[in-house]
Amino acid sequence: MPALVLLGAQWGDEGKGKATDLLGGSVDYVVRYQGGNNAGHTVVVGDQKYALHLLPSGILSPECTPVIGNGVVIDPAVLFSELSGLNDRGVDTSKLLISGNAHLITSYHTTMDKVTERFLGSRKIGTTGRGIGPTYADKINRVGIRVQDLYDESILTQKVDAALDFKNQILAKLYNRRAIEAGKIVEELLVYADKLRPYVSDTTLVLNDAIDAGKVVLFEGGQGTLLDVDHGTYPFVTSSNPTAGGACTGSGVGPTKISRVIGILKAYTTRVGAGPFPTELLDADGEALRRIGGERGVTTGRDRRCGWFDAVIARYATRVNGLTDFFLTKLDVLTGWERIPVCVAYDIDGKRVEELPYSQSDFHHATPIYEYLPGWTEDISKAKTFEDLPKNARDYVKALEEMSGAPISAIGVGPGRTETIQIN
Ligand code: 2SA
Ligand code: GDP
Ligand code: MG
Repeated sequence: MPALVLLGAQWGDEGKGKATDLLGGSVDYVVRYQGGNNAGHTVVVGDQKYALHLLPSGILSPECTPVIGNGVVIDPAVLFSELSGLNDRGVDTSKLLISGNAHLITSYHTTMDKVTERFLGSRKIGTTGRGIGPTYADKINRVGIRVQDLYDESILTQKVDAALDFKNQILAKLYNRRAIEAGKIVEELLVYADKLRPYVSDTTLVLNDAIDAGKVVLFEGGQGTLLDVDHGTYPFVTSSNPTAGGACTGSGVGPTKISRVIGILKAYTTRVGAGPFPTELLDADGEALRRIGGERGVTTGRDRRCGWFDAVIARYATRVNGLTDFFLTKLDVLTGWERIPVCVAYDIDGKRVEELPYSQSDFHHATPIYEYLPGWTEDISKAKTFEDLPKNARDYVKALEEMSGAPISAIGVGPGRTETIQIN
């Protein structure tokens, strides 16, 4: 198996960090290919809990080389604080590789992110405020600053000038804010040039050489399918491609090298930030899912919106990612409900719709059509095999598998590394 992708099948926070960490021991490289420190990936090892934002979860597996690919946006201050936090806890981070083509998040990107959200008011996206959107916008506008630019001060100055020219005019005219000084930004960035140097490399070459030499590469997605800028609930999305295709563009590894695409799928649904969410629960059940599931943003601390499982979304994730299998997570959180509603289709203006509508207005009008599956009360957190699960839990898993369009190859029954049932 040369390369595999692991990504979120819903709106993120499905448990990708734990799943990546689980596979970390059997792969040689773990690569982040999009997003930045908007991500919050939790890994629990024994009694230790790690919250990773920018670094690939494979950094916790000593035999694995963690890679930040060209598709990622890097806030260097966050990078070094995350690295030193791990070093203080005894984690060796010296193998980290960073693409020289990755774009840098600067202080003006985080400012623009926050200012834009403020001005959008009730139409805001609910971003993490980490500068992600403005940094990708500059990349697409061809005025971004890349890691490699730090190694030529004159080029860096020219690029920062170009990036700030238009922004300063907007800041002054629309927002009545003072201009951002290019010199200050250059100074801010140059602080990181020498610190970054040992990590910077041609990661595309490294990864392709590794695959050619028979090594196994795991691509770890941030956020999730429905937050993808092309395939998600636009405009309520992040500004990158968490879907499987993003692994190729965000790393420079071609699709023919990828033989497995795993969708991480929560046994219910959550979303953080604004945007449509057909199965959202604004009642005591939603509150219970949030409390039992610990559904709180790992980066911003915001409460996550919670709802029942949505099979329409899962089928869509199978389709747009070409999923080979699912890891179903947080099944244990559903213990104790007498019956569990599962959304099997939508009612849109009186019509039954089985597939995710491409039209934004239709999706906003979608109301879930539920089937009710019998629940279970037994504690399942110690289950080691599929047969250890109570019958109703097994039936719930089988029903989800049938509705979602790809086999379920692992089931999470708790946050810890060992609290996982591997199937076949
Ligand atoms: P941004 O900051 O531009 O990427 O925000 C755009 C939308 O993407 C959502 N988004 C996320 N959704 C779920 N989890 C994310 N990571 C953190 C976590 C989130 C947190 O693991 O909990 O701590 O709040 C993540 N990152 C971005 C975001 O909510 C917007 O809807
Ligand atoms: P990610 O962004 O997809 O990596 O997910 P997050 O870390 O943001 O959120 C997932 C949360 O669920 C974390 O607190 C994990 O420790 C936890 N988790 C992962 N898998 C399971 C599971 O099977 N059961 C339970 N109870 N918690 C889990
Ligand atoms: Mg998360």
